[in-house]
Amino acid sequence: MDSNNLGLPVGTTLDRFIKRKQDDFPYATGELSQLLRDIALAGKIINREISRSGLLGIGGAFGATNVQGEEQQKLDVIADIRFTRALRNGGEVCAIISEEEEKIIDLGNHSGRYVVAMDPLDGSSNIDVNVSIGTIFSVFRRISPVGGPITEEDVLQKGTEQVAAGYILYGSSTMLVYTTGHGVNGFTYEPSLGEFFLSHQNITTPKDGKIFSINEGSWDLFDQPIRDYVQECKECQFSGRYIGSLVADFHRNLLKGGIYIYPRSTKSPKGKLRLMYECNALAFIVEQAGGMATDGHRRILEVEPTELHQRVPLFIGSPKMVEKAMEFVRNDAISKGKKTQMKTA
Ligand code: P6P
Repeated sequence: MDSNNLGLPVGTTLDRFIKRKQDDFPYATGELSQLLRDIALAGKIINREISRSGLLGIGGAFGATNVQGEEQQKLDVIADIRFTRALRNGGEVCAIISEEEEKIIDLGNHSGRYVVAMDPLDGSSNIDVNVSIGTIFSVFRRISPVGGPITEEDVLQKGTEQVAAGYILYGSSTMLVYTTGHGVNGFTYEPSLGEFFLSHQNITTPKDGKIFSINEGSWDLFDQPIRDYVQECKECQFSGRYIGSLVADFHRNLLKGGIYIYPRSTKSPKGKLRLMYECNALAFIVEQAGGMATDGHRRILEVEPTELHQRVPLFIGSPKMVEKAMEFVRNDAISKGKKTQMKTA
């Protein structure tokens, strides 16, 4: 670099990075690369709409609820339409499952070799108050024969079967972070050029951390081991950080170290977050970055899906913190087991 900083390199674009990585796979046919480009394109469009939602009158509630019974925001619906259209037009994806759609969406691309599970806009209740929100996506190879009808087996696959996963964080800057199973890389969007540029290469998460993310407003609904673990975090003077947008909380903890917990509770006996289009993707990413993701007992990626919108508890982040939280859950189960034995003895 010369002393006047003239001619600074602009860096590696997402397209060039994907092409370079594709060249690393001799049998890659470019279809997955094209799929990732399609997702990035939809992300650019959504980014533009989010950043101007207050001006375009597309903030606020849509006036309907989704299959989860959650009030849809206008941008939830817009994001669902944008991603579905981009993936349909790209041709590589034959089917989608989405937080915003009750059933499997058959895109009509029966020659498509991939299926996508997505949360088009997670944390959308934060849109109107200008808090970061995100898109989460998982990519699987279809199981049914190419050219034939889509089956539920195509979309209900374990997290270990993902071929790619990522998120787009619409925050102070807009970032796309993804993995294809060979590490995690982050790209920052430059709106003036309309390009994502490589900004966070080979992301690895700290093995331990001092940040815990959980909604303490649900304290009375938590099981005792969760309360005990949170209490220990406080006694260690860890920082509580929870902004109600999973992607934003996850991304901060990924880079700085920390744990995000959405546990089961008396109100949400299976937790709130969805396996197929929230937890699996982030679990794949965090494991690729050296972190850990469980439901409190086992790897998220090993959870066998039984329904499209299945919920699971989520403990995700720095491995030492996740292991510690699981130790509290395990010890509680052991002590309960011993008490039961004593009662029946
Ligand atoms: P609660 C947003 O609805 C979301 O799915 C995540 O983005 C977020 O972390 C969580 O739910 C917030 O849920 O129950 O704490 O408001």
